[in-house]
Amino acid sequence: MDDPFEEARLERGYEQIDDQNDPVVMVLRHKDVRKCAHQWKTFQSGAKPGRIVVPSEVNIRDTRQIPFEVDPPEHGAYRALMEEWFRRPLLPDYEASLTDIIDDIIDGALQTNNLEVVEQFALPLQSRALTLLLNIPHEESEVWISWGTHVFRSDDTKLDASKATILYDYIDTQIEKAISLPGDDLYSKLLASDFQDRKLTKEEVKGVMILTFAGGRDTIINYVTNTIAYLGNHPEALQLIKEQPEICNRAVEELVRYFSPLTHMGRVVKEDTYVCEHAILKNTRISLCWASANRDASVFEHPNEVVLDRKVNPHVAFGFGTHKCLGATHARQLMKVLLKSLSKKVQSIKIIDQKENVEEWGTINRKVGYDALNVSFHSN
Ligand code: EMZ
Repeated sequence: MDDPFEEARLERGYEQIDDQNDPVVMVLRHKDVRKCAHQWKTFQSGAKPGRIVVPSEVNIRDTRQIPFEVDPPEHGAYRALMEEWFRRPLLPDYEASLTDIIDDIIDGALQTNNLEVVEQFALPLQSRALTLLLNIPHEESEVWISWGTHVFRSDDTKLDASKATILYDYIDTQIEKAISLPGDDLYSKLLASDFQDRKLTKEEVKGVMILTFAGGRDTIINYVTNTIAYLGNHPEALQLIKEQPEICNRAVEELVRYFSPLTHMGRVVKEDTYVCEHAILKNTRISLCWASANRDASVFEHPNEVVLDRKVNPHVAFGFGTHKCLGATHARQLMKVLLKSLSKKVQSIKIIDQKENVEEWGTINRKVGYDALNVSFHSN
């Protein structure tokens, strides 16, 4: 996977793009991305709901995603309510259940000689794993699988309001169910939470749940699909993990750096300022380009190579600073179990056919994953 940002990163450090007539200055260097992520007073997340996402979602939702679209200090107060729950993936039972889910999907994949990875492997894997994070019955994932890979986008449109409505209505229904019959699931846990001497409102719970469904969906799907493609093209990598399973944790970090499943995330500028000596006006947007920062040669030796056991790896694939990904513990466990199970069960992966998913950012095209990837798994 190329690094399409290299030239702009070296020359200027930023790239200007338009997004639905609301321009964005993409910040490209590792140092600047981290610096701007720290400066939350100048570069804010608590703007109009949907505006920090690029492409902007202001036209398809009003609900604020929490804690992602909130600034400190409220951000920290919301996050504190959720931290413990989102660390559950570290519990041994969680890992065991995740292993069962992933082993089962790999066993199924080994039964067919033409597997379409996005729809038949990555999407079910992401959705079934999400039942663990929400702590709800496994069968519920069938509903989410039926929504397809992105909850806000469809094949022909980048922003699909009618599709988004399916998710919002679904979450509203689940919240009502949890109110009438509380259980041990995330909805019930949030509804029972105390926030600044009151209970969270339904709208706040909805905001957390939308983020939980949307934020870790196409990102995980891209990670999983890219991993299968990578191992198919690099049998020696699969071999290395088989021989040295202890490198799995490093391999996860390296692959997520290299793939950077989320290209960037925006911020709204609170006061006139400069980035890379470029004037940025109040109330315009910048984006923190994780994908570019993760290929910055001033930080990563051989940035365009996958070094599976890379020792020093300060990547920003899960974001940086106060807003770093709350779902990262879950995602990392999923990625680790996937590598372990593949290395145990699969000998080789043959790529049959592929259709790349290429994002367009102004004049820059970035491959982020696949729209379709047909492969066959072989156990010997
Ligand atoms: C938002 C975003 C969060 C957004 C960490 O990323 O993910 C995107 O896929 C969604 O469209 O609404 O949740």
